[in-house]
Amino acid sequence: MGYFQDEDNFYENLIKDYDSKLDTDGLSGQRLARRLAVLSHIGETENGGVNRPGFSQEEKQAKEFVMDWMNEAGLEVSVDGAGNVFGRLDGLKNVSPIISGSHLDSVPDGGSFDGPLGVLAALEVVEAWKTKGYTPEKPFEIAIFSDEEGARFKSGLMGSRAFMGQVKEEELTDYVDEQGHTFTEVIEEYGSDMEQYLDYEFKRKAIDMFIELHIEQGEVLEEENQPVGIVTGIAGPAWLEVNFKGEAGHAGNTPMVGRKDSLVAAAMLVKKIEELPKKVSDTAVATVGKLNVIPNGSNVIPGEVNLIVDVRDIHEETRDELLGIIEQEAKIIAETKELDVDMIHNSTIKPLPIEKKFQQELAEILKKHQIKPVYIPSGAGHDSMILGTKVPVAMLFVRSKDGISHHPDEWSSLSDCIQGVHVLKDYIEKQMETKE
Ligand code: HGY
Ligand code: MN
Ligand code: MN
Repeated sequence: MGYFQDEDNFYENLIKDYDSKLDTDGLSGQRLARRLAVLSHIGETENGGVNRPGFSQEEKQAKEFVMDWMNEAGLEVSVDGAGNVFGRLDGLKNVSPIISGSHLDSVPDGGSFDGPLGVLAALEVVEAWKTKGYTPEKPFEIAIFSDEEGARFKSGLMGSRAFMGQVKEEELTDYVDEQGHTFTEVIEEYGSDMEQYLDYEFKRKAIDMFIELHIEQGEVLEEENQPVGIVTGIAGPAWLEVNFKGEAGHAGNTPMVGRKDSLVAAAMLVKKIEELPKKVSDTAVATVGKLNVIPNGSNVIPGEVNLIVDVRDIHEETRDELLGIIEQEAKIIAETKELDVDMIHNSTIKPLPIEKKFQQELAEILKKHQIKPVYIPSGAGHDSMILGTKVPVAMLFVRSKDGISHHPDEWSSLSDCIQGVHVLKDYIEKQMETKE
C-alpha cells in the first residue's frame, strides 16, 4: 500500500466533521486533508506522532512528496544549498515574489500540523488559483525551510537562517548530532555540502513579502472561539548550553560527602529555572528540554552533564535579562558544589514585532469572513522571524485543539484549516495588488 490508505484514520478524523460549504473559490478540504494525512505517515512514531529531524531522510521524503505536488501544480521547483525548497509560479509582472510557506521537519514525537499546515496551505492557494484560472500580478513562491525545529543540533532555523546568510561556518564546527555525526557529514549525507550550504540564496533573491500560516500552539483562539487569528509578534528564543563538569566515580564506593555530582548540580539549576522567568516579566519563559548525562551509567556518579536552556520573551531586553540571571545561578551552583561549569550561547534570535499595517489588513479580511480579529503574540519561534530581519512579514494562526503542540495529539479541525487558507489566499491576493 502506498503512503495513503483510504481507511487512513488521520484522514477520516479530519474529513468526518468537515463543513464542505467551505469548499469555495477553488479550495478543497479533501485535497488538503489527504496531503496532511500523507505527510503524517512520514517518520510516524508508534504513538501516532512524527519524528522528522532536520536534514534527515524523513524530512527529505516529506519534501519530495510536496515537490511532486508542486510539479503537478505546474510550479517551477528548486532546492538551495540548505535543502530549502521553493515552488515558483510566475506572475504577470517580473518583480520580486511574494513567498508563503513554513517547514516539514518536526520535534521528536511531534505533531502533524506544526509546519506542514503552512506549506500545504500555500500549495492549496496555488491549486485554487489553477482551478479559477487566476494568474497573480507578482510571482508567488511556496517555501519549505529545512530544520526549523533544531531537533538535531544545538540550534534551530538552520534552513531559513542559511537562506538569509545568518549562519557563519565557525558556528558549525562543534555541531554534532546524537549519533556523533558532524554538521558537515550530515549536510553531505543530505546531498549538499558546506560550501553550498553557506552560499546563501537571499543575496540573489529580493523578496516582496513573506507570509506564514501556522497553528497557534496555544489556547487563545479556543478561548475566543475563533478559527483563525493574527500574529502580533514572535518571541525570540535564546538557547544557552550549560556544561557542568564534576567527577565521575563509583556509585557504591564513593561516600556522599565530597562528591562532585554534575547531575545534582544540573537538577538544582533546572529547579531554580522554574521560578526565574516571573522575576523579569509575565511573558518570559525558560525550559530545559534536552539534557545529556556523561557517562550515563546507573552505577556511575555523573561526571558531566550538558543541558540546553531555551529562554524566551517577546521583549528582547527582558529575555536577555533572564538569560543573565540563569548564567549567574549556574555559576553559583557550580561554586557551591565545587565543580566547573562552562556556558555557550548557541543561538540568540531577536524577537520580531509584526507591522501594525499588516495586522490591520489581516483584520479586514477576517471580518470579511465573519471571523472576529484576535491578536496573539507568538511564544513559539518561526521561520518568519528570520525572514523578518530583512523582509516584510505577516503571520496568521489556525486554532489548536486544547493548545496542544509538539505532541502526537496536536490537532486542528479541517474547517479551521480551510478557513485559514481562505484568509491566507485573500491576504496574498491583496498583497499582489500593492505596488512593488
Ligand atoms: O521552538 C519553537 O518555538 C518552534 O516550534 N521551533
Ligand atoms: Mn513550527
Ligand atoms: Mn515547532
